[in-house]
Amino acid sequence: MIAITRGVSAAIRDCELTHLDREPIDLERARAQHRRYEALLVALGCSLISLPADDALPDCVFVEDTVIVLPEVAIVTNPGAVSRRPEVETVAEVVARYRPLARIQSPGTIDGGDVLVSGRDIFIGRSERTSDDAIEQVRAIAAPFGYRVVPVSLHGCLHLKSAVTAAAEGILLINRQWCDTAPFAGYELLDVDESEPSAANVLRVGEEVIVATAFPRTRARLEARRIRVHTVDADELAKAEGAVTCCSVLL
Ligand code: CIR
Repeated sequence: MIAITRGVSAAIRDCELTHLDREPIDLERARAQHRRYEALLVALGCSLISLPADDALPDCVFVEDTVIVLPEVAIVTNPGAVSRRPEVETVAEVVARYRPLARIQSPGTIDGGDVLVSGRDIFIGRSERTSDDAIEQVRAIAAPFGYRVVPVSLHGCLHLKSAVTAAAEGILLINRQWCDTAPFAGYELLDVDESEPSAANVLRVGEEVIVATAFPRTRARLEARRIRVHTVDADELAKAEGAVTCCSVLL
């Protein structure tokens, strides 16, 4: 597996924020945590392609939002936040070595954080960043390969993957307060601990799962379900509304 990451911009303090108040971000601490995240990906067997940060792009560390990778094709996004649109080309150039590219066209907008791929199901959050137009574009690109595209309504979170991610084959970790559950019929739903609403964002790497250390109770729930868990400190980039899936593209 290849993991693409990108460094933390010196301008991270000017990041986009939707549901959080702005608070100071310690750049060196954010970078140190990010390096440990990269090291964990390597320890879990990934070949790392670590791209340099662009200090003109505050949110460039959150590479997940720039591309949707399927085995057959990679879909370059058109991010919902205008400030983030210049991030995509750098990542697209790398992904183009491994996949044919398709592109979401304006006026459609979509962030990769709104897209959860599970087998032949592509769940897409209808968020402030992701429009129905873009969801239809993804459908047109992916349907010929046999994918089912399922829109999901969100309630009060940034992205679909703030509310739900895949923890294992057929098992989704979810905060039901933040998204509809009906689209996930047929999946086993594992609830986050109610004291940890942001804990649903975990990163599955093969048969292992990366969880932020801030969520010990949800971690215990995963372990009780016999899912192998690794933890990273991610609280500095959490102030920029980022979580563990946001900081990598796996292919
Ligand atoms: C943003 O608001 O776009 C960034 N500050 C955070 C993006 C987090 N990305 C993700 O959840 N996929």
